[in-house]
Amino acid sequence: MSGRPRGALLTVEGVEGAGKTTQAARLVEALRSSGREAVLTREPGGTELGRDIRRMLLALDGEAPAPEAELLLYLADRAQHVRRLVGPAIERGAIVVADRFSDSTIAYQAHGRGLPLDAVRAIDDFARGGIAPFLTFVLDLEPEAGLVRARATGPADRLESEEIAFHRRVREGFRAIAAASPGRVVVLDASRPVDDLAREIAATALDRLEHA
Ligand code: Z5A
Repeated sequence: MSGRPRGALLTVEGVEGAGKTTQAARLVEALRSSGREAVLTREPGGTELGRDIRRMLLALDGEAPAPEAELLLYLADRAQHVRRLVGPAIERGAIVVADRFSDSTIAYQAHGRGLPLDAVRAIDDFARGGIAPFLTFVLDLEPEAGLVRARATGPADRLESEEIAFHRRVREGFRAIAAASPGRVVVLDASRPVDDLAREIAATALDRLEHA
């Protein structure tokens, strides 16, 4: 490789408790072991402003946001994240691994909440400002199993408290995204053991980056 390495955004997506945080951290370890600069981040909450937005979005007390307001808050978080952290890191040649990104907005706000898909896509495009994932891992799991895992780690937040039908629509949303973008999205059975998944994710990411 000559000159500056090429940066990229990799994303880890899926329903609550699917193992995104666990696998995003493992992927960053693997990338660093291969000698690349890797940055671990998440949405919502990858920046200081984003952490304030995250608290507003997930708190159970206070006024629940209308679906349209909720969408705009997630996208305010993304607009800041992309311009202050993700974009500059890619620009300097780092691999950014994000625990959730735009596919979550399509799955939760369009498929889950029922907001119009075209409008959600258009506002997300504006928020992303041209930054898009190079490769995405969707950890696919029965929502019931994911919620059991998530609740073992702490009290439910606003979205985890939604009815199970909402989480099923979100899962189907991720599957529809994967079916529409088979070159970018790799779907993995998230009920597999952590180490097994981590090995496959690292091998796939390193291979795709090598051949980009
Ligand atoms: N949201 C949205 O609506 N629109 C948007 O645009 C965006 C987000 C960006 C917060 O996200 C909320 O934001 C989310 C969607 C919404 N909904 N909620 N709630 P979040 O990512 O912070 O929240 P989360 O999905 O609930 O994260 P989580 O509970 O931390 O789940 P996870 O990251 O997928 O799993 P984990 O923390 O890696 O693992 C959970 C537990 O399972 C833990 O004890 C692990 O040790 C265990 N685990 C992990 N992998 C395995 C395997 N393979 N086997 C067995 N056990 C495992």
